Order: sequence, then structure tokens, then C-alpha cells
Amino acid sequence: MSSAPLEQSRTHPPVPRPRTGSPALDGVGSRLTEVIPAPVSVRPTPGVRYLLTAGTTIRTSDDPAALAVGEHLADLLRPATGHPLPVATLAADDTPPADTVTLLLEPATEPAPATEPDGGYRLDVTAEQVVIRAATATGLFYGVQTLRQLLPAEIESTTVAPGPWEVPGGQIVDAPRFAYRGAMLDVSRHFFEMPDVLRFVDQLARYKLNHLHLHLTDDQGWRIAIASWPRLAEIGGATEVDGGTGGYYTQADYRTIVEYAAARRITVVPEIDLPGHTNAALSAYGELAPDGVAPAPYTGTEVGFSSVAVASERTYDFVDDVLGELAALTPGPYLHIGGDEAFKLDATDYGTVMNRVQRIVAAKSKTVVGWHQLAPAEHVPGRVLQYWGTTTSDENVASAVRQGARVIMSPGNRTYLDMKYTDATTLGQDWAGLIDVRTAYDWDPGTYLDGVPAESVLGVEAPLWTETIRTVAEIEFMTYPRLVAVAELAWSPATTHDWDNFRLRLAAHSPRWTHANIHFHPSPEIPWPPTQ
Ligand code: TNX
Repeated sequence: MSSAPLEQSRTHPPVPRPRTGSPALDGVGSRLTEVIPAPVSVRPTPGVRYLLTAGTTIRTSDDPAALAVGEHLADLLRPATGHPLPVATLAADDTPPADTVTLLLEPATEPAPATEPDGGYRLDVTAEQVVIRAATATGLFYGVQTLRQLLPAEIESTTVAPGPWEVPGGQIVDAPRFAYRGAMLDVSRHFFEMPDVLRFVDQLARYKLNHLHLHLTDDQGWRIAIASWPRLAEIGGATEVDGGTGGYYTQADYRTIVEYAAARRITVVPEIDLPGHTNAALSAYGELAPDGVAPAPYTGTEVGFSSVAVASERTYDFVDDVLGELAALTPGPYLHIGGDEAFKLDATDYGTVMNRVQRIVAAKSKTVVGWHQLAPAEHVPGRVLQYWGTTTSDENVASAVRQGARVIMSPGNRTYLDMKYTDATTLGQDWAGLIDVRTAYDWDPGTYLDGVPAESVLGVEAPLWTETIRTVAEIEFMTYPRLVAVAELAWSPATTHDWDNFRLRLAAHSPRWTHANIHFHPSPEIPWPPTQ
């Protein structure tokens, strides 16, 4: 990981570590009330602790998916604890031995019933054991992410730390508010190598996000190998902003991302941006360009100047082949077809091309996702519009919603991770405004956009565009802590929304990020604890 000249210096004097929740809770107990995203309910048992030791074992229901979550938990805890933490399944009628962390698939257990959206769990900590119950392995996975946060911050260390590994006693009952909780990584403007992408997936999983949107194509680079159109990646992938060497994912690489994400309960949403944002494709295959001539590669940061040829059948062969290969590689339900900033086309031509593209997606048995400029195109069942506007009303979106479209909320002035935090932020852009933590946190996706009721909101996503972003350190600096705020909006019940409480919980998380070598923006809005 290369380091960048990030604004790591603190702009405010350190303040004492905040204590949230009941004053009766000490430093260990307060971890129960510092969980992010805020759970549905938290009931501390003051004074009770579970101590994770060299003798602790992990047991799961006799189910391969539950066992995989148990292995994941062990993988998370072994580096810092140095403990063996053996993982095994329990027979149906076995009671777990003492000193065990148990993950139980219990479809009928109240109050952790099968939840909609998927992912509810119940976590009980007593002096003898930790038990996580859920109707699905996804729920167990989220219970594990919560358990991680109940351990000391040193649990994030990649080398053995002394502990003690105390878990505060109590009960958490939890379930997600929205089904779609995501982040987008633009791998086109700057290409990111596989380890960088997998590390980004890890960051999503920590805070119970469950969709990774990959912006795979744009004017500056085509990043996924397509067997039937090889020059897309070979030529279209060889550039990036400011003239770097670019790169692309082989189909095997892409499968690796999909599998790595799936193991963390994350669905990959691939985007092929159409009909604009296509210069890289046109530079590889001039026949796709309106004038039939391949343009030069583009390494600047303007938008809206490119378009595929609307009237040419080769364009639709290309779309069919690309989306066909991508659909075959993508187990998740969504194909994102872009649709933004197609300034070269009038409304009629835009409708012509995008109506056909939407039907091609449906023919591949996938669900259309598009930026909200796609709203005026004809309704196809289930389609999803991603709102990135900076206002709280959009008649085209409201009208599409009346026809049954669902919306992913990504307001540019709230969720855009490439916006600067303050005027002093050296990375990023500011066309949608400055976004520090409070701006990212203090809104409600369920009521934000006129004519888009909470029932039509599929979820929330924070996009990271990378015109100015080149390294993992820079990704994380722009992502933390805003993505954590967005994750809470996407997961937690609206009734838990409380800026004053959130900023204290967020402050308490920074030692975790430091132990995990995650760069973050030390926002002056947050009372960070003193650095050790
Ligand atoms: C707008 S948001 C774009 C992107 C840029 C971004 C920069 C959207 C759908 N289109 O092409 O990268 O602004 O903030």
C-alpha cells in the first residue's frame, strides 16, 4: 500500500474518550452501546463479562453455510488473539460446551425470526458463553460483525496483542432496515489491483454493507475482459486518468471478486455504463462510434462527450455479448447499465437505445439498475433507479416509482465519497458540495425524495468516483468515516437516528481503524479519543 499526503494531522485538541449509554457501564460494557450500525435493541447486563481465552472453541449448527461463518469468525479473531479457536459443528441435540462461541441457525427463534430484508440475528453474551442465533447464515455473519465490535479495539491488530479479550454481557437483537446497502468503486478512472478491491470488500463487510457496485467501464478505461470482444480490455483497458497504464480484470479475477464478496454476504453489481461514458469501448472498436471512427484514448476528466452509435445493429450485438458474458459471471440479480450524462443524444435516441438495453438485461434474466436519468425510459418489471441528484425532488423518478420502479438513494451532496470533506481536503471534487460526517449522516433515505416512499427505497449506496483517487490509502481516507455513516442509514431503524449519539459511537471506533491500518479523515466534527 503506498502512502499519500493525507490530512492525518489533527486539527483539534484531543478530548477524553466518550462514554455513551448508561453511566453504570465501564469501558468494556460501553462497547455494547457503541455498535455501528446501531442495532434494533441493546440490553447490557452490567458487570457480566465473557472472556475469550486460549481454551475458547467455536461451534456452529450442522450446516455448511453456518460452518463457513464460524471459520470466518475464527479467521478474524486468530491474528490478534493468537488463540487456536477450533471450529466444529454441533449435532442437533448437543448443548454447546462452556467457553464456546456458538452460531446457531434457528429459523423459528424469537426474537430473531426470519427477517425481511435478510440478516436479522440475536446475540447473547453471558459469563459462560456467546450465542448468536439467526434464521439464515447471513444473519449469523452480521452477528459475527457485531461480536467483533464488542471485543477490544486491539482485536483488529494483525499481530498478536495481549488482550484480555473481554466481551460485555448482554443481549443485542438486530435486523436491517433496507435490503440494499452498498458502496461503489470506480475502477475505470483509475484502475485498482485485485488486493485493493478485496480490501475494499472487507471494509464493506465490517459495517454490514451487502452490495459492491463496480463501475467497470467509462471513457478512461474498460476494466473487464470480454471474450467475444477482446480489444475492449486489451486496448480500452490500457489507459486511465492522467495517462497511467490502467489494467483490467480477467474473467477469473472477476470470479474471485464475486466469490470473495459472496463469502462476506456481499453481492457484486457490475456496471457497464451506456450509452455515454463509452470512449474506451469506442477507442477499441471504431465500428461502435457514431461516425465509425475509433477516437483516441481519453485520459482527462470531462464527462458527457461520448456515445455509442444508436442506429447501428453492431451496437446491440456488442451490448448483447457484453451483458451476456457479464450475466453468466454474475450470480447476483442486478446488471447496472449506467445511463447517466448521455449529453450527445436527444431524448428520442436515448430512449431508443436504453429501452433496447433494458430489454436485453431482462432477456438475460437480470434486473436493471441504472442511474436515475434512466427514469424516462420504459418501465421494465423490477427495475431500480439510482438517484444521485442534489435536490430532494425529481418528477421523473417519482413517476417511475408510481409505475413500480425502486430506488437506490445516492444523493450526490450526501453520499458521494469523492466530494471533499472541507475546503482543505486535497483529494476529490466539490461540484455536489462539501460533505463532512454530519452531512453524510443527517438525512433519512426513507423520506428524502418527494414521491419516493420508504417502501420504494431499495436501499442506500455511497459511490466513490476515482478521478482524483489513486491508492488504497486515498480510497480509505475518502471512505472513512463517511461510509460508516451511510452504513448506519442503510441498516439501522430510523428511530435510532441521533447525530449526538452517532458522533460519540463513531469516535469510539477510530482505534479499531488505526489497528486495522485504515486511513481516515479526522473530522473536527467528531470527538476522537486521544491517540495512544
Ligand atoms: C458524475 S454520478 C458522474 C461521474 C463522475 C462524478 C464525479 C454519475 C452517475 N456520473 O461520471 O465521475 O460525477 O463526482
